[in-house]
Amino acid sequence: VKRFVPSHELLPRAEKGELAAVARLLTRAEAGEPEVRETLSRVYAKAGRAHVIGITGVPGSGKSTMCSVLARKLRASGKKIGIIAIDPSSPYSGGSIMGDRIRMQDLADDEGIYIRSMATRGSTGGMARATLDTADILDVAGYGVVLIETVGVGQDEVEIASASHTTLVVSAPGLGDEIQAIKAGILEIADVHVISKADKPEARSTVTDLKQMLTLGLSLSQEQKWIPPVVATSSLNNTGFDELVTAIEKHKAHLDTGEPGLQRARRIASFRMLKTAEELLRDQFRKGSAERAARIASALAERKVSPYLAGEQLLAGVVKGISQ
Ligand SMILES: Nc1nc2c(ncn2[C@@H]2O[C@H](COP(=O)(O)OP(=O)(O)OP(=O)(O)O)[C@@H](O)[C@H]2O)c(=O)[nH]1
Ligand SMILES: [Mg+2]
Repeated sequence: VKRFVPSHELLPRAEKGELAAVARLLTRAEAGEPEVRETLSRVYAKAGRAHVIGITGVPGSGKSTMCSVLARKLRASGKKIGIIAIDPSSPYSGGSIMGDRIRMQDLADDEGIYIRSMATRGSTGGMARATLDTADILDVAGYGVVLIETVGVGQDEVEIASASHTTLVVSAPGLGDEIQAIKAGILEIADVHVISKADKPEARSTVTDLKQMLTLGLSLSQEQKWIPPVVATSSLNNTGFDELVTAIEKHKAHLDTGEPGLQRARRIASFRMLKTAEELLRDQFRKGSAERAARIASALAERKVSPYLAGEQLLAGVVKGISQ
C-alpha cells in the first residue's frame, strides 16, 4: 500500500521536476481538498516565472494541433513546455490528429513537454481556479511556457483563456467560423489573432476580412498601446509558426515594459480572487445550507419574505460558514 505523501512533501520534489510528484500535486490541486491549500499558497508565492499563453477559438478551429506544433517550436529555446487542455477530447497523444492526412509526432516522447488534461465533466465549477493553480504548479516545476487550450464557448472558458499573459484567439477559414467567433465575443480578448489552416484556399480572405474588421474596431479606441497582430499558420504545412513565436515574444516584451504587465497581473489576480470566492461559496452551499435554504424558500413561496431578503438571508448563513 502506498503511503499518503502530504502535499507539502510533494512540492520540493515537483520543484526539482520529478514528474510523478508533479502529477500527484496536480491531481490534488484539481480536487482542491483542504489538505492541498496551504501548499498551493506556497506554490502561488513562488510562481510567476512562466509565460502563460491562453489559446481559444471555436470548436474544431485547430487549437490542439496548433498547440502541438507551437510546443515543438518553443521547445527549441530549451525551455520546458506545459500544456493544459481543458477538453478531455483534445488529441495530444499523437497518432492521427490530422485525420488521415498527416501524423503528428508524438509529443509524449519529449520529456520536456508535459500535457495535462483537465476534467471538465463532473467538475464542480472550480475549473478556472483549478486550471490556474495547475499553471502555477507547472511554473514552479520549471516549465518556462505554459499553454492553456480552452474551447471558446462558454464564459468560464473564454475567461480562463484571457487570464493568461498572452491570449491567442484562433479563427479557422470560412465565414461560418468567423461569425461564430464574433458571436462568442472572443475576438476582443485576443493579444494575437491566429488564422489557422492557412493551407486552405479560403484562408486569404479570412485574413483580409479579419484585418478589416479589426481596423474598424481600432478607430473607436484610440491610443491602444498594443495592436493585436494577425498571424496565419498551417499546422499541416508547418508554416507561420516563426511569425507566431515572434508575435508572442513581442507581446511578452510589451508586458515587460512595466505598466501593461502590471495591469495584466492585476486583472488576472482579480479574476482568480473572484473565481476562488465563487468556489468557496459553492462549497459552503453544498455543505450545510440545504435545509436552511429549503426553509427560506418556503417562506419566500408563502410571500413572507421578498426574494431579495431571502437571498440575503441565505448568503448571510453561507458567508458566516466560510469565515469560521
Ligand atoms: N487543413 C488543415 N487542417 C487542420 C489544420 N490544423 C488542424 N486541422 C484539422 O482540423 C480539425 C480540428 O483540429 P483540432 O486541432 O482538434 O481543433 P481544436 O480547435 O482543438 O478542436 P476542439 O478541441 O474540438 O475544439 C482536425 O480534423 C484537424 O486535422 C491545418 O493547419 N490545416
Ligand atoms: Mg482541441
